[in-house]
Amino acid sequence: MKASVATWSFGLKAVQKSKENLCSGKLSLDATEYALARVENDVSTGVYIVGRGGFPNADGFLECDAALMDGNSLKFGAVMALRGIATPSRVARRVLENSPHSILVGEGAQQFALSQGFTVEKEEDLNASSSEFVMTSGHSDTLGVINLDASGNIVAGVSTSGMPGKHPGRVGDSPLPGGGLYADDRIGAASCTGDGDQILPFCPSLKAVLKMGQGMTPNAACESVIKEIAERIFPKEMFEIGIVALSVEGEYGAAGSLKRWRDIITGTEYKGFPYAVWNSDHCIEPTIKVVHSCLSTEQ
Ligand code: SD4
Repeated sequence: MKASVATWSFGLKAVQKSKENLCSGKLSLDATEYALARVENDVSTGVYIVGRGGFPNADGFLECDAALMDGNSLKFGAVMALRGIATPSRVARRVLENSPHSILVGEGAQQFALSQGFTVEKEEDLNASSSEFVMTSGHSDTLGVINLDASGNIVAGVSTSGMPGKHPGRVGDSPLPGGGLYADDRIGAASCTGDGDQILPFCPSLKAVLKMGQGMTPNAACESVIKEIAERIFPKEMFEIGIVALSVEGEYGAAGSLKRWRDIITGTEYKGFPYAVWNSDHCIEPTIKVVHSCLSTEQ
């Protein structure tokens, strides 16, 4: 059994790339890094998304956050507020494998990237500041990818430029273990997207995985995490969050808090949270699925 899941409709490219690599025998860690990097540095998908072409911060600099978590070793590698690098997920992979640390930020992350042979590029070649694009609710950019390979190893990875116009140095939920991603070969993995400042205290990816561990399906686990958040806060304070999950049995699921979500590249508005999936046993070609809001109140 091999399977792949990604956040957002633009995650389809990542799932297609993952399918290609998993089917040619690549392991989850490679497949996840390659899928993220493909979207980060692809001119057709990279513009206005993650990595090259991401959104600049308040000072006009692109600052990327990316992370990978290996569900077998439980090793974690992340870079945060990294400037000058088109493919931050590739640096996160190096942190996971070649550094004694798990998280590197800012200048230190860039220094590490240089030591690993990455090239620091000019700002104008990297960020989307010339775009007239305006970020709105349900209109977001974080790519989360989960891959399961034939050996049963599950890996989660995330890449984002965070919130457009953010304060320099700001980091959201995306590159945090348990926040934007979590993976455990004994259960499965999850990844989320949305308003990171609000998401992060809820550790939704960890919770979704733990709930699957208690026997919930990925769909039920994702829904339950969002419903618990909604119950804990005032309804009018509910924020944008979408979660995808994959079990080590290859079962996938997702949930979202909003009624409408817009694809950042095509402008397509979905009546629910769009995500991309592929599963070798069901022989499903990589497809975009849409899950209706799991909350009854109008979002
Ligand atoms: C963040 N969670 O940095 C990210 C933003 C995001 O789709 O998911 N955008 O807050």
